[in-house]
Amino acid sequence: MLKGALIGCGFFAINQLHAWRDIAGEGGAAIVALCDRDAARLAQVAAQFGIARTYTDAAAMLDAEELDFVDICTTAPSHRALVELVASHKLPVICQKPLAPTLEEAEAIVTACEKAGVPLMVHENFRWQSAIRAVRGVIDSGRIGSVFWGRVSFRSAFDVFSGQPYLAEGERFILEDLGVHALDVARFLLGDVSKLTATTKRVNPRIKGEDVATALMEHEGGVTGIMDCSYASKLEEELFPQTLVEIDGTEGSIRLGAGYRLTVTDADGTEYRDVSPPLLPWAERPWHNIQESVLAIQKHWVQSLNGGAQLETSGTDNLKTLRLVEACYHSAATGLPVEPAAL
Ligand code: NAD
Ligand code: 89Y
Repeated sequence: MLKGALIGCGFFAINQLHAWRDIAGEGGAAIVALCDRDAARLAQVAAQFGIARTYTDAAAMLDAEELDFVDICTTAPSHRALVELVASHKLPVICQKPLAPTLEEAEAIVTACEKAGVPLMVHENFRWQSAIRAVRGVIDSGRIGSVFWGRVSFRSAFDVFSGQPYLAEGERFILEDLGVHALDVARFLLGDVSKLTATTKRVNPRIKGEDVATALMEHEGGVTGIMDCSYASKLEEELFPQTLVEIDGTEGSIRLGAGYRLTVTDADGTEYRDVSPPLLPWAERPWHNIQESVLAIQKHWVQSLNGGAQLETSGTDNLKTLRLVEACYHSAATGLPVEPAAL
């Protein structure tokens, strides 16, 4: 069984710790030590998960513990220092999205891990949701022919600020926080992006950053893509945190609609499937699709450390997603198309 430590015991880490406990139950990996600079929070989470070895200082933990990997679940400003620290101990590292506040810092993180020769996985989990994997499965089956158009859409008015107050405080909001997932899903389903144009808007006057963004993308294989996300959309039915997908191919189409309804039309007609995520024993609606994807990505990590899988959401891969985020901000600021590879 692999031994891991987790740094950052805040809002989202609870999901990761539940998933690690499931994975430990299967003999894959266990979290043996916890770190948070907030001693009270650390004690509370350690008690909740029965983890005895705790530290308020990451360096002290890494000096004291015998580990196989480290999972970092702090917010972006702390990522570079923490990943570099873990890499200096020659340990494989998982880091939450967004990998860093700037592309330059993200590149430095990836370089540090490369130089240390340690695997780096970004906890970029939306593409691991079973509904998104189901869409990809249909594309790969060839049933809808050659894909020529797609849309990845996330529209909501869910109050994310009460659980994650820092989201209201940054100059950047939705593209950095949520668009990073939607753009990664667009890459996963439609391919890498050669050029994009984007707009952003702030609708909610109580936050600092943009809460609406739309991107028109030219994907490398010739597909036209749209990514749109909003936390200012008051809809009849609140769909948080569902990502909706539309894909058109030469022989048919795919729609991932509200309520995880998958509609596939091909030469033989239309098929409807319920691709709802399983409700894990520790999961809570409406977060259950995200929670399920946390378990999936962490299982992927263990499989990859054991030599059974190529890391899909590696740091190097994630730089391509972060270039799309950055390209959207550049395009929105200048009104011009941007080639992400040139950033
Ligand atoms: P949070 O502020 O609730 O928790 C972060 C914790 O890290 C805090 O307890 C803080 O004390 C601790 N911390 C910060 N720097 C530290 C350091 N240097 N050493 C030790 N402890 C340190 O944040 P959160 O809402 O849990 O978000 C964490 C990350 O998870 C963010 O990057 C966020 O974007 C991401 N997130 C991802 C998803 C997803 O679906 N992938 C969902 C929500 C949040
Ligand atoms: O931080 C975000 C994420 O990664 O998924 C949803 C979220 O919690 C709020 O936008």
